[in-house]
Amino acid sequence: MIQPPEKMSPTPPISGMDQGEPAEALYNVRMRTSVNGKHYSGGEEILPEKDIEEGVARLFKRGFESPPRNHRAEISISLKVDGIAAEQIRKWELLPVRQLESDNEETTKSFIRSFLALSVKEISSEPEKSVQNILDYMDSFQKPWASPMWGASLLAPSGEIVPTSDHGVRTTHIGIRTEARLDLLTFANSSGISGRRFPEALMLASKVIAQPLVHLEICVSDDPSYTTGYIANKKTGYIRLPHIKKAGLTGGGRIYLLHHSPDTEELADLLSELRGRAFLFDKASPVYPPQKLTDLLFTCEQELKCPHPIHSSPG
Ligand code: PML
Ligand code: MG
Repeated sequence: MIQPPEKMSPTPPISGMDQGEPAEALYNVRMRTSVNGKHYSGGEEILPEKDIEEGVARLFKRGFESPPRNHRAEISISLKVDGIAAEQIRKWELLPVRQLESDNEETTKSFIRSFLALSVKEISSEPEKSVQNILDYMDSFQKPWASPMWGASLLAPSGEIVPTSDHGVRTTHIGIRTEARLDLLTFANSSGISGRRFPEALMLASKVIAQPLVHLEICVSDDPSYTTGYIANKKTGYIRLPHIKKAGLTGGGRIYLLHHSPDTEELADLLSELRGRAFLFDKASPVYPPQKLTDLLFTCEQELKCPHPIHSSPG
């Protein structure tokens, strides 16, 4: 039985891969909806055989209902079901969740700058320059004329782009057990967090951060009405950042800041893990209450000094 967050120890659990493999066969069910050939929405689940039909129906409904009714004639929905070999599945733990208390963009920007200054010095020989390059890159994808990113951009420790495809890197093949999802939703609700974006983003970030080559992830939603983003890192967990952008901006994107500039083989391995390896989460993680900027930075500084990351290598 999972304890409610307030009863949990203030230190996030050190987690790693559970070497045991799920006994039953599992299936990755993915949905993509486009309107007039343009991507509109997507979703995925990892399910046992008995739940596939229900999952397909749920994802179909979500895709079908996402565009406005007057676009129904131009809608195209694809649903794909892939079996996953048991030895291909990584059972993993979600990152613990922290939250910045902020009611304006300035506070959030200031936190991001200070957090990056602390965290980037672990990987960059010119941390100030790297931080500025990362912030400039974040600004560039929030410009009103920025073309929407389909996936994430990879940045080297210097903050320079590591070229991949034009549309960025898509991280897929992520699922959570029903009981863990319900526990997570309970924790989220008790912290005033609702909707499906948070659990989905937490799962995605937990898979991304499990990659040894990824130092941290920053996310700004491209939904003009969703102004909460996050920074995730192995040591500090998933940090929710309200007011990461002004409401109404259509720009958004994800940055995966790499631990070092990868060679061709390392890059290919990373992309294949992110795109193809199935990650299944079977336990909810704690959601800590919001902290003021200076308190949260202090917490992060302590955790960044700690030699052990939250996740060990997926091997
Ligand atoms: C997106 O799906 O557009 C990004 C969602 C970010 C979620 C941040 C949060 O609520 O924790
Ligand atoms: Mg989106």
